Amino acid sequence: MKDKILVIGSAGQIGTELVEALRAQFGSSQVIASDLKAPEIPGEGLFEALDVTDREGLLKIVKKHGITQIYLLAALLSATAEKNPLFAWKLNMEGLLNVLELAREKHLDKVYWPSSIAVFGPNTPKDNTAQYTIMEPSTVYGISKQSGERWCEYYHAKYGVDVRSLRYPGLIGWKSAPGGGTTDYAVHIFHEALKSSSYECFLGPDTALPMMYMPDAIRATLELMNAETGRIKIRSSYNLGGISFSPKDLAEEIRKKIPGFKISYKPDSRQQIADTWPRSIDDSASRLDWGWKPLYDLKTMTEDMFINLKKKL
Ligand code: VAH
Repeated sequence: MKDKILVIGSAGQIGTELVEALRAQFGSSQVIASDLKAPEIPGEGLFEALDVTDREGLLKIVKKHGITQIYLLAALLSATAEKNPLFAWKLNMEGLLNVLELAREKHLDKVYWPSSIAVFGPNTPKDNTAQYTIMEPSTVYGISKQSGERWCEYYHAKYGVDVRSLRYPGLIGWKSAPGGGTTDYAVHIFHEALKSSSYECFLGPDTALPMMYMPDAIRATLELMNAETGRIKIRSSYNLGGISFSPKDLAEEIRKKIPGFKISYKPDSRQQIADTWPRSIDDSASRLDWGWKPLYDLKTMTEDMFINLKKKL
């Protein structure tokens, strides 16, 4: 049977780009976008309004379209989740369990669910953080991602569900607006650099974090999902590394494109979140098991961001 994909959370930072990439791979009519409400400007493909915590509503859409794979991206990110902890837990966990249950009941062949470097906490070694190491997340978002990883591993081991996952670093893209993430300073800064050649950063200058340019993250997702099942040895979630940089590093790279760009620093509550996360990630398991290799570095990401944002804005 031909693959039919449902992307849940299609209006988000990753969802926006993943729908496009999946439609390029499977054909537009094979990919259904879904989110809480329909986009103002209807996209080129099919859309279904869906609250992923509504299990009956989800089953109805899966049956209506004959869905074979679900990419579940709907979640509250780190900073937003801290403002609404119990709702964040409900959305992040009930959403995942509803999808895993559908897969257990054989309504689906494959599931993608994103984890995050937010599963690591203040006691985790911060440099070149290993695939297996201390994981004591201190944010609701990180706790939900760590629990989600355990559930994915459980549903694979106990019911044979083909669920696959990546621990995304901070993602930077130009196609969608900055979201409620702690790493989203690295998206917002480009918009402000173009608008006013200055930016007030909510993290301190030396806050190095694991980051990745969105084209690399989308390619990693598709490469993981397209890999032969036998190559996927880790069913919790794979570490995924790209670039590691601080706001100061990024500002210096931006200044090569916008001379005179000024940055000031006013750390807020998101600094406490960032301080619990690694500075860089060891993704050797992804490289070994399914051939992962990032293509963008800080220089080429910055160049590509400006080329595309200038066209868009
Ligand atoms: C966040 N962008 O900041 C997300 C990401 C590693 C961070 O998961 O919450």
